[in-house]
Amino acid sequence: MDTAALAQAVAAGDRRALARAITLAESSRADHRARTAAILTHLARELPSAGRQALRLGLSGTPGAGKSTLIEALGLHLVGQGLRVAVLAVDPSSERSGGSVLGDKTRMERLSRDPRAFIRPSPSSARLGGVAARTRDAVAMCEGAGFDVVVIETVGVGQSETAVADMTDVFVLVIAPAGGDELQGVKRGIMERADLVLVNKADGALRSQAALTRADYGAALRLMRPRPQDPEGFPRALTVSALTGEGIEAAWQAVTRIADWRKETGVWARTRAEQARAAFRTEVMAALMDRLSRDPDVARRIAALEGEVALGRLDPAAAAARVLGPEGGA
Ligand SMILES: Nc1nc2c(ncn2[C@@H]2O[C@H](COP(=O)(O)OP(=O)(O)OP(=O)(O)O)[C@@H](O)[C@H]2O)c(=O)[nH]1
Ligand SMILES: [Mg+2]
Repeated sequence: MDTAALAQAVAAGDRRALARAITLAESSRADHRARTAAILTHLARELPSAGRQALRLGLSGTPGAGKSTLIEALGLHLVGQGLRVAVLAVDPSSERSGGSVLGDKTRMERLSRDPRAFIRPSPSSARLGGVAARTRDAVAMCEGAGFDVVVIETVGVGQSETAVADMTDVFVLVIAPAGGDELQGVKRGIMERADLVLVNKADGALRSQAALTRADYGAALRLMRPRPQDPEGFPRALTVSALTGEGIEAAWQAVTRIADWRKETGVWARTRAEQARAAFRTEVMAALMDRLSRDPDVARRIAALEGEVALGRLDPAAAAARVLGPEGGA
């Protein structure tokens, strides 16, 4: 299939075409990169008017908190309302190991069988710009394919949660009930990014513990500095059970409350514009780095300087200046 036909098929909502386009976006081959750029350009031109943008929903949280199970439950709820739902996963470990795909598709078996859903496990390797940048492409493709909601799951380790918060409209932190009053190792930085905290597994023997954990998080959220991007009463903590479905509808209502409020107040458009600008700068830097290191001499020099920097013998800024030469002439 040629690129124009593939782009048209993606724009028409064809899931197989979408899967192929995302595969192209994850490839490091120069011709694939060119085709990816052409598809994204086509989709951007056809992009539905602002009011019809997809809701980009980020979901992060401690390992095993039940993110995938929760996405399946929420996804089934949404497709039941006639919405089309895409799910993407970001696995930060894959950036290093080049392997490791979580069993996301098997975790979301029922959802993956629904014709209104599209599920894409983590990319197994990253080309230029890293996993986050390629996920951003995949999000744009899902949006261009007309999905109403694009969910991005990431495990709450490393930089991936910040990266996901930076590319979504609403960011949700999922945690499991904890013993005692410790905030179970959730970093403050990511708490500050959360629009909503969902304490999952509020069922069976864990139900009362979940209520206590929710109260702890609710108190912690109220202590935080108010943010201009939140409607009254947010961020807040809720209990849910991905297993029984209890609280899922309320959680979705909270998400749409935040999204609607942000649209009405202009926060949504402003955030999207900022995100696009930042992504553009990241791409320029990644492309610049790529272009530099394609020259074998420069690549060797970068590798040598990297060694010096790692040993603490050279300051990173000074080393960078040596790669790029004095300002005004390389
Ligand atoms: N009791 C109970 N168990 C749940 C619930 N949601 C998920 N689980 C269980 O928790 C375990 C982890 O669920 P996942 O959905 O894979 O969790 P995850 O956060 O996606 O895990 P990672 O992606 O590996 O970090 C599984 O054994 C689920 O069956 C829930 O609402 N209640
Ligand atoms: Mg998972």
